[in-house]
Amino acid sequence: MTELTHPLATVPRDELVARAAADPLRPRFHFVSPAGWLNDPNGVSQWEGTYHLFYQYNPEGAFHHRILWGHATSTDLVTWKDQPVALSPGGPDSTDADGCWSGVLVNDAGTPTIVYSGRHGEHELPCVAIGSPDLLSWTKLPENPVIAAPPADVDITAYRDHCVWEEGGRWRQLVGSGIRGRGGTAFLYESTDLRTWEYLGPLCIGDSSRGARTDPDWTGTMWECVDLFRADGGAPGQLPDASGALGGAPSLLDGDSHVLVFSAWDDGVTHHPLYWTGRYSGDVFEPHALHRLDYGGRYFYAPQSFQDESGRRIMFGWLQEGREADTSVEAGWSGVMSLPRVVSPDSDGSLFFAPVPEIAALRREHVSVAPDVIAASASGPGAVTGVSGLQLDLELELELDPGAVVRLGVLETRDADGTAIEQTAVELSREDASDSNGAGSSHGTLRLDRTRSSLEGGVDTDSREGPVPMPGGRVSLRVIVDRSAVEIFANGKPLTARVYPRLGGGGISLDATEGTTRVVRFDAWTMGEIFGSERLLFP
Ligand code: DQQ
Repeated sequence: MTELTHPLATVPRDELVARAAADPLRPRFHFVSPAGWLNDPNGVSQWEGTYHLFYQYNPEGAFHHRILWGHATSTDLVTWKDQPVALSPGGPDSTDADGCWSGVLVNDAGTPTIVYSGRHGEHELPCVAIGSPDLLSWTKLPENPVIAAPPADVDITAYRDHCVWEEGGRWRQLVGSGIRGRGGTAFLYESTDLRTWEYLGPLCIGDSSRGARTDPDWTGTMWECVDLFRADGGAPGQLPDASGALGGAPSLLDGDSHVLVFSAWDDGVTHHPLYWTGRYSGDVFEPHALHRLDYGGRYFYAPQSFQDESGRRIMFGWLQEGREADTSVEAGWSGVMSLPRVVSPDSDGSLFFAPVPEIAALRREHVSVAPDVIAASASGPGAVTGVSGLQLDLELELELDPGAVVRLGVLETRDADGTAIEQTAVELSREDASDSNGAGSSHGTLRLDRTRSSLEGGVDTDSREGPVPMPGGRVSLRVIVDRSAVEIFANGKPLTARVYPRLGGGGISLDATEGTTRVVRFDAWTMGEIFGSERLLFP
């Protein structure tokens, strides 16, 4: 038996992998760490064709403590190969003695370079590590930290996490922070060599007095994991194409629009990811509109994105747990990485999100449900036959009448009478109002009802919801179920959450609870698994 070094480490290290693998609630086609704890995506990138996913990792157990950088690579964004741990905390006097916290990977004229937050005691400071050409071994700079202290004369709430890009032959960096009494912020720096940094000022400052702490778009007292990119997917320093236009659908976002993503944090509480659309120019970001990034809130936290070699902006996020911390510790694992998402401009001036199309490679058995019209008065239990499973990819094209409400149930177990005793319900509703032409409303709501998702005690079963554009009542709905991980996309608006059904049922149902809905298309696939053989805690 291995020695236990932390009071929370109740599971011996050599049992963690087997415990984690035995948990039926553990996702099978989302990336998870070999065992132990996983949180933020870090250093997401594509390097000479290969995708790299680093992540916040504690192999000691399923709790957040003395974080390392785990590492996995992929050639297809679907299957992942575990690689050796990239960064580990240094000796007791080093800047990262207590953890290698979040950061990014950049290409410094051919040299892979990580910029991350070294934690010492209760504080973090920017550090740099240089990679071997294969990105598998990393050497920390002796001059770490590369920024000795947060800006002087600013009363900050916290200071960590990085966004780094090249602009006009120099490097620029944002470090997430917050100004006490004002709000979250990102401090802007400039450098010629990634080692010596000049402070330029705050890029943009939030207002934490606006709204209530419980609001789903409250901007927090600190911004974690800031991520700045062009709305067309490019890096902030890139020029738009000559026309200044965005590719694809016409959008309120133009060729000069930028996006500033952050995760709203307050005094140890991870609230939710948000983004501003606006304009980055000179040394400031002028925010135009604030948006919720994922209606699941904390279940898609600390997202980080990169532009791949084909020009797509691809984002990963951390799907936190929603069950009691002790349960995760005993299960031997905690934390799921989202499927990679393509981020593109939407016609309403916000962003459109979709899982990368590569995920379709995991589809196995296919069932196509016949088109139908379902009405509230006529609907029975709504069980959909021929489709079931704990790992599913569902695609529906729906047309809701004004005022209609439709519910798709997944992960269902029903009793002998056909009553669902466990069910996770994805609900879409269209507003009843008509516009001046008499056409029905083009607004609606996506809601995840988790009230019956688990018979287990101590599980978060709160509902989540957010607005969805519904032109003509039409909704393209994608629901991806991977045991305890659920990712939903309704007309490009995501809602991610965790659910913990105890009975293991994989039933599906579709019901009209108000009005009439046309089911134009309903395709369902079971999904494969991405980890075949036993994994190593330290690959
Ligand atoms: N997690 C990291 C921090 C970051 C936070 C530490 C966000 O760098 O601010 O594991 O989840």
